[in-house]
Amino acid sequence: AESADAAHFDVVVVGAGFAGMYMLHRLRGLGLSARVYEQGSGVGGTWYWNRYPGARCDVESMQYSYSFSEELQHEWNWSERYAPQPEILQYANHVADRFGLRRDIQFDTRVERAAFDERRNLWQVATSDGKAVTARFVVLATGCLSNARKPDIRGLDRFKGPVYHTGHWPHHPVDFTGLRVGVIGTGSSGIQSVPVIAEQAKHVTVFQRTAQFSIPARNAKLTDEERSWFRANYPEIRRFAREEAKNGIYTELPDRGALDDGDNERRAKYEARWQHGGLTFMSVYNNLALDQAANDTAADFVRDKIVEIVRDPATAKLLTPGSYPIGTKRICIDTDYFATFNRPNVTLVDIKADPIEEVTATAVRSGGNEHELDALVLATGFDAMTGSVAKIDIRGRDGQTLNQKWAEGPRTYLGLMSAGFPNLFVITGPGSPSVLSNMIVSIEQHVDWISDCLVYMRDNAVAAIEAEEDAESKWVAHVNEVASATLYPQADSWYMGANIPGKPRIFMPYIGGVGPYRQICNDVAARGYEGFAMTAAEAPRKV
Ligand code: NA7
Repeated sequence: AESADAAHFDVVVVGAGFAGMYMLHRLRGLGLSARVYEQGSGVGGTWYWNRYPGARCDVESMQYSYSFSEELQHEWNWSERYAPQPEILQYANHVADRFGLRRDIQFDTRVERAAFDERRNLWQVATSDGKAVTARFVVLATGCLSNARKPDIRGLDRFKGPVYHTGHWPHHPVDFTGLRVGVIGTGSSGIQSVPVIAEQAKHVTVFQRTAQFSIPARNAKLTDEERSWFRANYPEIRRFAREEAKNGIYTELPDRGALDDGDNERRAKYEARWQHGGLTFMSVYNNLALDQAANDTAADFVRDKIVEIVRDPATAKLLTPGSYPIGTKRICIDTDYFATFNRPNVTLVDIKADPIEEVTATAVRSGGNEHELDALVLATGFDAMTGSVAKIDIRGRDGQTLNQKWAEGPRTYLGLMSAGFPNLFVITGPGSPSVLSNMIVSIEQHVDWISDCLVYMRDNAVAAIEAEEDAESKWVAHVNEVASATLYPQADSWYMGANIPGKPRIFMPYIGGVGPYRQICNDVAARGYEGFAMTAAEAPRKV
C-alpha cells in the first residue's frame, strides 16, 4: 500500500488479465514493488471485454484455470465443462480478491509511453492519467486477443441502430427481442453468438466471408464426480499439460497418422471425437497439421457433418469450408451453430461472392441487396498478438520504437524479450506458443520464468538484461522454420496477421509445442541465460 504513491517501482506490469494478475502475485512473493496498469475498470483482460452472448472459453474449465495455488484449484467450483464468460470473469475477480491484488492495480488507466533511460537502466512510464513513474522492469501482459478491431466497412458510422463489437461488448444487458440483427464475421465469436442471438432476435442475418470448421462443444454441467476426478488427478493432469501436451491440454496423445487407418476405422475415431466434442478433435491423429492428405480426411468428415445437419442444400454448401486446411485457422467450438441455420429466422449471406458495398442508415448492402437491420454485431476479431503492444509508444535503446523494430513483423527471442529493449518482458508474446496453447499454462510458464530471471539478476547484481541480436535472429528463424513445416501458413488467419490489412504476414506463435518450448526456456536459464546480454550493476563506491 505504501508503494501506491511512490513514483518508482521495481516493476510496472501492463494489463490485469490472467497474465498480469499472476505476474503481480509472483512479484509480491519476491518482495518486489509493482504497479499494474489496466485500461478496463476491472480485472480479467479478454474476459472483461468479451461479454457477447454465448461467449465461452474453448478450453475446458478444469484446465483453463490457474494451477499455482493448490487451495485455489480446490476451492473454486466450475459449473460447466466450458465456463461461460461471466463465470470466468467471476473467477478472475475471485483471484484478485483472494490474493489481495487490487491494491497494486490502477484501473481505467492506459500505459501510453514507456522509454528506456540507458544511463540509469530505468523505464520511464507515462500513463493516460497524465502521471509518470519509473520502473526497473516493464512486463507487457497485454494479451493476444483483447484488441478488438473495427473493420473498414464503408458507411458503418452512418448506421442508425446500435453497433456492437463482440470483443468490446457493453456492460449492460443487450436485448435483441423483436429486432432484426446483422452479424458480420463467422470466427469463434460469431459462431458462439449467432445461436444465442437467434433465440432472442426477430431475425438474424449472418454475413459470412469465409466458412469455418467448427466442432460441437458438447457443453454440460460438471458433476461433483467429474470435478473430484480432476482434483484427484490434478498433479498428473497439470504435469502432462505443461510438459507433454503440445498445446497445454490434457488429452490422449495420438500415436498414428490419419492414413495409417482404414476408412471405417478412421471414420469411427472421428465420430467418437465429434461425439465427445471440443478441441481434441484435432488430436485424433498426429499428422493432421502436417500432411494435406491426412488433413483432408478430417476436413471431409466435418464437411459431411455440416451437410447432414443443415437442411437447405444451398445454405449447407455455403457453410462448408473449402479454402484452407482444417485447424489452420483456429478451429471453432460451437453449440448448435450449424443447426441454427435451420431456423426460419436465420439467413446466411455470402459476402465472399457479394462483398459488403456499404452500410446505410438502416441496412447492409451486399451484391446490390439491401439487408434491412435494426442492430449490427461486428464479430470481426482482433489485431491479435501484437495489436495491444503496438498501441503503446515503447522506446528502447537509441530511441528506437518497438513498432519500428517490428515493422516487418514481430522479432523476439523466445517470445520473451526483443533485442534493443532491455528489461522489457512480454508474456505469451509472438514467438512463444501463446495462442496455440492453453493460455493459462503458457502464462504461468512465462511468469515463472520471468520471476526466476529477476531473482537471478538480484542475486548476481545484474542491472539490465537484454536479448542478443544473434540469439533473436536464430529464434525467429526457428519459429518460421517450424511453422513452415506445417499446413498453418496456408490459411489467411490471424495467426498470420492476415486479418489486418497491411499487417506483415508472419506466422506469429511458436508451433513447436509447449513442452519442448518450456524445456528450451529452462535450458537457456540453466546455462546462465544464454543468448541474453547482462549489464552488471555499478559496484557501490567506496567511501
Ligand atoms: P476471428 O477468428 O478473427 O474471426 C473474425 C471473422 O470476421 C472472420 O469470419 C472474418 O472473415 C470476419 N471478418 C473480419 N473482417 C471482416 C470484414 N472487414 N468484412 C467481413 N468479414 C470480416 O475473430 P473471433 O473474435 O471470432 O475469434 C478470435 C479468437 O478468439 C478465436 O480464434 C478464439 O481463439 C478466441 P475471414 O475469415 O477473415 O474471411
